[in-house]
Amino acid sequence: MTSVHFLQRSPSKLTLSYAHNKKYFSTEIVKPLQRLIVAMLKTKKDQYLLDFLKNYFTFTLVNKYIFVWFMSNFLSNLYQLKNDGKKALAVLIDPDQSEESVLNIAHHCQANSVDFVFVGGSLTTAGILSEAIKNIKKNYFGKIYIFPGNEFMIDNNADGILFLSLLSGRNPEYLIGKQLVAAPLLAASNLEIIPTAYLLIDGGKETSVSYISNTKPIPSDKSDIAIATALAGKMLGMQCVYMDAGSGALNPIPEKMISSVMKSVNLPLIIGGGIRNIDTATKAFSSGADLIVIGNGAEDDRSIIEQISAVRDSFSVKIEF
Ligand code: 1GP
Repeated sequence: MTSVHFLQRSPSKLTLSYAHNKKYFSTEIVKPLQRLIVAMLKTKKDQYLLDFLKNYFTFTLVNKYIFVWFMSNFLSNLYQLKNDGKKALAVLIDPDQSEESVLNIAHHCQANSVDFVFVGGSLTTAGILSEAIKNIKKNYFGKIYIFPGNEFMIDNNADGILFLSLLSGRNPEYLIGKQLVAAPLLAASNLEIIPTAYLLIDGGKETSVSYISNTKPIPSDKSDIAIATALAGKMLGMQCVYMDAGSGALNPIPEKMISSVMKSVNLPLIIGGGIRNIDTATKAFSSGADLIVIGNGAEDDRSIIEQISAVRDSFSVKIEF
């Protein structure tokens, strides 16, 4: 049982205090909502405002910690789905393909209620990225997140960015170098930043990420290494884990590795690379993926989006007695 209690106002910040299971907590309210609240304070009584706030927060109990998220936040959406026993699907759109193809894939994403569109690639430039996001928005009305291949892939027209650190590799440029170049630009942007532990897993062939980052993927039979790497990411404060066999992988990430990471690391788990049919999508979801990402499969055959959306929905069916 959660109830919002009161707002404390100080010159520089607003703090929301609330109760959950008879314990009291407080959290600072982020700037965009602050502006909204100030506008509301001018017109409404505080009680109305508190009721309004309840609709904007979601309170999630994970282990002993309470997470407070805004409803529209990427991670809150994933936690909410996880709590409800649901799964999510993202389609990765490569901005380098033709405008017609980008528009068409975006249309299919909208038609099948794809949860998120990821946009990015290893070699994309800022101009091409920007153009692709504009085109995606013409046909897709959900959230668009940048999946960056380099520090130049920042565009305010997206909703957010996966702030990746390639933890499976030992190349400092992809662990922290590119991130620090991007950080001041991101701080000045409106993008939602999602701190993500990014693990490349061997998918049976050398991928663009592996080649360009000059890093080796984690062997697909070494679940213990994947667990240790994801745990280290969690301890460093990263808020979700993306295990990727790489674009166009021959073999998707094995179920055993997905399930062992899911059991050992209590964070939202994103799985991608080589998922291109109902069978591989079902296996990834069943073994513990919260969100799966499809790229090449959707590029080659649009009907894959519909088929895998149906797989996602099949995990959401609740039997009522
Ligand atoms: C790659 O996980 C994505 O980063 C998608 O991979 O293109 O193989 O679906 P595919």
